[in-house]
Amino acid sequence: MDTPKLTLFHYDRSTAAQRVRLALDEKQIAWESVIVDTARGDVGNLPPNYHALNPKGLVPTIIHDGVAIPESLVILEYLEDVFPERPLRPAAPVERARARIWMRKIDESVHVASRSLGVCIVNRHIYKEKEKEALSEYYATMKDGVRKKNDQTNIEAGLDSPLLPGSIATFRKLFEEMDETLGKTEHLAGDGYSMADVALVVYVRRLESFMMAPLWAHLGNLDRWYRRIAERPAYQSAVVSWGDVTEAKRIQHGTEAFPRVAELWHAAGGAKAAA
Ligand SMILES: N[C@@H](CCC(=O)N[C@@H](CS)C(=O)NCC(=O)O)C(=O)O
Repeated sequence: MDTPKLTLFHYDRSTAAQRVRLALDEKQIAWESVIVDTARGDVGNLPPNYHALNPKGLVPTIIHDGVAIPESLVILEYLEDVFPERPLRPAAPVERARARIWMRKIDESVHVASRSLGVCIVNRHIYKEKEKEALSEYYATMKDGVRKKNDQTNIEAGLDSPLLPGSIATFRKLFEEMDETLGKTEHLAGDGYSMADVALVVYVRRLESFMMAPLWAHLGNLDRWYRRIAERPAYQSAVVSWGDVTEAKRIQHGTEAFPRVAELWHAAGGAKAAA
């Protein structure tokens, strides 16, 4: 029997797409690529029927066996169910539970915090270069009301956004918790590499792309874990080799933002973090 082919709608630097590509490549599942890159406000890059596949109009989406599945964390679970070979879901129930607890943080707070950081530091500069009409069309197409409202606040206020301190506190708390766990086990759910590592490693790369790495240089367990994963062939093929068309802007605006980001990171030490 022929294995039905799997198509992935994605773009290079999307963290949600990176984790799905990483799972696919770790599990050695063949897939076909369709690029849907709206993240610079180019709504014209959205295929006409895309919202039928992904109600939020975001990436990633997979199509497998004729069915569209959105949401990166749902896709990771689906891949385990359909392709159990080379498992990324831990076998032991307690490690499975731990993996899911790590992954829940993404939908509870981490992904929204990452979007806020991205817009405050880089995307607002990219959006300012766009025609007003194109940008209004982009926001008219955006189905997620919270995302739209947060973007508007973050574009307007930039590094003074009221959402920035909480977003930075979320990452500080996350990275400190990861470091503590990684001092006890090799990986997040236990000693084995799992879907929790696949799901979260992309945010270390994302914050590094904003030139923020000096902030967690002292978190040695986190740093060693990140370097070990970065050496994996699947990480190279699924994350590194796809690159990032906005890399130069991330370096430029991340460097400019660093003093403010560092100030908020250090202030978050005393405050109760948002995640
Ligand atoms: N919860 C969703 C989040 C998806 C998401 O935020 N996708 C972003 C990239 S990481 C996107 O499609 N951005 C397009 C845009 O900003 O226009 C998932 O995990 O799949």
